[in-house]
Amino acid sequence: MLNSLKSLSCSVAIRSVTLRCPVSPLTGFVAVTTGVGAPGSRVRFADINGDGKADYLTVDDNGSTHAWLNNGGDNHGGWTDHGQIATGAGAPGTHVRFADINGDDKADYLVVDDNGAVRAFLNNGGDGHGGWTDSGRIATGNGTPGNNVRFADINGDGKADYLTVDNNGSTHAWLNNGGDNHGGWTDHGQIAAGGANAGTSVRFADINGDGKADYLTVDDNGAVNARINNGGDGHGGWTDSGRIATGAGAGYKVRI
Ligand SMILES: [Ca+2]
Ligand SMILES: [Ca+2]
Ligand SMILES: [Ca+2]
Repeated sequence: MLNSLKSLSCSVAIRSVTLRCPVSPLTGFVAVTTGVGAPGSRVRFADINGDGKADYLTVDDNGSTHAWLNNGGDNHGGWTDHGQIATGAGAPGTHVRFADINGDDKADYLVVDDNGAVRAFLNNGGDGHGGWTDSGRIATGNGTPGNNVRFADINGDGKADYLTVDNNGSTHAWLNNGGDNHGGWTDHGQIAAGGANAGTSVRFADINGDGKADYLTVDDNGAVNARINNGGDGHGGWTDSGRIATGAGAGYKVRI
């Protein structure tokens, strides 16, 4: 739990420190520094090189992605500029997600269409470092809008599962057996009932380090509440951990 809380606060601290960094001429950073626009929305965290530490990514409007590898973060080993790791796949950056689909610990490049269909490019190291393997369409979607689709490892087998989160926060999971044409998906049913929190406040991340993603809600003030994953509804339920972070800024800016 301690390590998990550390990593949670770390990702918040990383972001705030990065705002002060004069890492020009990258437009994402410059605009954040000057406070113009909302380029913070382009920032993602995902483990690109499979060392267990989430790396700092910026995704441009055209889906091209730049990575800074996490050596511990500012004042703790810093970051290594890894350059552009992906040129994009013809989809807008808002459709791009990063999640480990094939269970090799490296986050893969996903494009989620408006209808929830997903294309995957498996991470062999990224541009200049081994490239990507086009895995084609790995999920057809079920009609749930792409904005409501999330990826997180619910059952702890190392592969990110396909989740849909309704507007009230209720969540349905399809377990990843390899994806379309590679083992398919298993409908796991509704794994979490909705509640007082809007679906847009729901996040999934492994808070207690057992390999299973937990159900988090981020309040408008950035405070984070957790339900620990014991298997989810019908499979062991959840343990309410209450508030695990008091927050350090607006909730919509929080990345977990
Ligand atoms: Ca890493
Ligand atoms: Ca992977
Ligand atoms: Ca899984």
